[in-house]
Amino acid sequence: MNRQNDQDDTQMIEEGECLALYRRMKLVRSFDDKADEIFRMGRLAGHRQIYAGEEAACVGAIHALARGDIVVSTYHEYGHRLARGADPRAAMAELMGVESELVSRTDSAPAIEDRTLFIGANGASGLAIAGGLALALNYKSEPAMVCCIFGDEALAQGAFHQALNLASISNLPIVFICENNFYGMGTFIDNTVCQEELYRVADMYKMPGVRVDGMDVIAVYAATIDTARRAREGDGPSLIEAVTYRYRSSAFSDAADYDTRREEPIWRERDPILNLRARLIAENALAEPELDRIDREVGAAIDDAVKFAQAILEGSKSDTVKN
Ligand SMILES: Cc1ncc(C[n+]2csc(CCOP(=O)(O)OP(=O)(O)O)c2C)c(N)n1
Repeated sequence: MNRQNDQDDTQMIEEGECLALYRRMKLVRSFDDKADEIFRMGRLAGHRQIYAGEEAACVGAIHALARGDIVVSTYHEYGHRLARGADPRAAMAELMGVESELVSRTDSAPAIEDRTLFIGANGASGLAIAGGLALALNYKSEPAMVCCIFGDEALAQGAFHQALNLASISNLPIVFICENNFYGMGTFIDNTVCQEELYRVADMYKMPGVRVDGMDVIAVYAATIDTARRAREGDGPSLIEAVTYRYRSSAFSDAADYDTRREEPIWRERDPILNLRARLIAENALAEPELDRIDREVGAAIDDAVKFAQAILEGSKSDTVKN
């Protein structure tokens, strides 16, 4: 049942949902751009991962989930976290290393910091954690499923193969979402993974594999709806390969000297946010001023998140001086 997903999905989604997808992708991008800016200013310590370009993959997949479903992220967790509905204030405070009292909530209410709905920043172990969680859901006969998101280089990691094997043999309620952007850390995928059509790996583990346009949020959503339903109904795991592109290297620590980026302009033309925007305008679903308003609101929310984290940071410094 492995296939490339080329069905026309535009009919299946309502206007309000398109708006929500647009807003969420814009939030993920703006957060990432702002994090870049403050990292370059030296206000973020340590490692920083980059996500811009891949928003359709996580936003489309996560939009297809139900409230109780669990998202497990490996890398680039801030994109995934915001796609799951985290409050940008809480996310920015955490990224800036600031402790905040803020409990992050999804739009539709559940708190995600309770660690039941979003589990992030796990690297390869995320795949094993996702397998274990799906096993627990099965054991307790809970009606939820797990959505595990990872990059293409995960296919060179043992944890990926162990997780798919466990999921298949135990018929687990899990959807594996591979964001295939053709690059890992320091290298092209061709140098590390022997199968370039990653969805075909599903065959080996006797589960459905689907390749979908990861720059098209609605296509990713449609593919995930199908596979998530399958998982929840007890029909087992699936692998979705979302073909996408990251505009910069995997992280600031990646020198990317292997990377000529000759193909970047072609992918920029397929930008998931600009394309959804153009599509909504062309289909008269939303007018440009309304989309501009969303852009401004998202920009303001991100600025507010930085101010929020900065205020706590300055407060804690003055406390240190006082003490
Ligand atoms: C899930 C997982 N993937 C990959 C690695 C090894 N690794 C650490 S950072 C890095 C770069 C990430 O590459 P990729 O998984 O393709 O994600 P991308 O940054 O391209 O989205 C790699 C390969 C790992 N430890 N765990």
